[in-house]
Amino acid sequence: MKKSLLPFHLFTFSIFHLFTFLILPLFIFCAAAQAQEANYDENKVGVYTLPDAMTTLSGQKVAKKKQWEKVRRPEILKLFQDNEYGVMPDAKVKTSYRVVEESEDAMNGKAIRRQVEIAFSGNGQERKMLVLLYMPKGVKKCPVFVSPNFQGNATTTDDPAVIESQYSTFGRAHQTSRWSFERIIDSGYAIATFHYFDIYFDKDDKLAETIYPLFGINSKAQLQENTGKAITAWAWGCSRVLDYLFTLKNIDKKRAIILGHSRLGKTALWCGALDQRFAMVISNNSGCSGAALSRRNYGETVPRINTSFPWWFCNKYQSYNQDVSSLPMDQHELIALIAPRLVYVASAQEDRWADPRGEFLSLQEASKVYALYGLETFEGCSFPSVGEHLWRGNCGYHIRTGVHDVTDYDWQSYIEFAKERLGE
Ligand code: GTR
Repeated sequence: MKKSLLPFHLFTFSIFHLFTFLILPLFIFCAAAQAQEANYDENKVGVYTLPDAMTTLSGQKVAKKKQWEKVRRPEILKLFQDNEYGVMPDAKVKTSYRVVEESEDAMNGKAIRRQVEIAFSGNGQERKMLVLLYMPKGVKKCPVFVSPNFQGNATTTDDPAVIESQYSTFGRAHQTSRWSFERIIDSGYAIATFHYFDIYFDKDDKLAETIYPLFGINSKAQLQENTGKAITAWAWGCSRVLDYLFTLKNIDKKRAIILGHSRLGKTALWCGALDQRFAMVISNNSGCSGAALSRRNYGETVPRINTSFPWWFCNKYQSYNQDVSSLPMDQHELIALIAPRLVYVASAQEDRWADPRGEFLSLQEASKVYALYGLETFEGCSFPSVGEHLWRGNCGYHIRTGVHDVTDYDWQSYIEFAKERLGE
């Protein structure tokens, strides 16, 4: 009996055809479908109507700053608490500070380095956060940046004395490019940073290991619709760092600045809205659910972020996935909560996922509230060109070249803006 084997050249031929005409097109189709999920076409952004930051829920036009502060601002704050970021659980935790390491001789003698453990206890549990603080020497009252880091304190610098953060999985000096420590110190500013994992793991299903058990919350089942999750917790952590900093007599209480990048940029805006001790708030490439308008269909969207990162926002936020236009507020109103304090929003040209134009439009809209304080707004300004600084009154914006990142250019811009507006 003859074996009916496929001749070798026919066999290779058919494999080749299978790949070329079936597998490859299928692969290209899937990749294209995935890329299509995000819109990057300005013509397809769609028409949207923003909620008016200057009209109260009862329909009154806000014309005076008193009305803004007493009525409209609290209304907006509550809308964000109830629908997007949530609230911190209401319970007292005990706090204590311990200086773990200190040197008067950091950065070749220019700076004081202090590493402080902040311990929290409640409900029979304890959590610790480790703060790395650099302060310029010889400055009697220095302004201070509070800025959480992504990878652990020891990744921010090549200073060998910096202690690794407890949950860091990255090597020393792994992300120094994001931290212009020398520039900050040379400018007479202090900087405090901590690993955001110390407060809340940036993962789902880790609730029991975050700070929440201190507040009696150990599982997702205990979360209310408006209980805050990661972003609210990180913001809470930033405020606890500020509590500590304000115990130091060489820190200027009138010039505290919060800065965050990306998800931590969302955190910085939210923290700045909640904690009015921050005199300046910086959103570096914060994008969707940060500075960018939610109603613009460009780059990352609310349904997309809620699907990828359900542990960032309160549960209620999910209910807007089908219809973002039903959100009772939009992100320009988050920025407006910072008024009349300084706010700076920065974008990056290649960071289309974060919707740079949406970030600018949001700040422009928010700047209207600054007019109540007699401050200049972005009225009539068009989207600036790349590399241009658009600074009006207490609002600053730039879009730089490059990708989603924090660069020395960004730091330089923030420091210059702060020096001009908060004083040397
Ligand atoms: C992305 C996320 C963005 C942004 C970013 C980051 O994956 O979609 O919203 O927050 O992460 O934090 O780097």
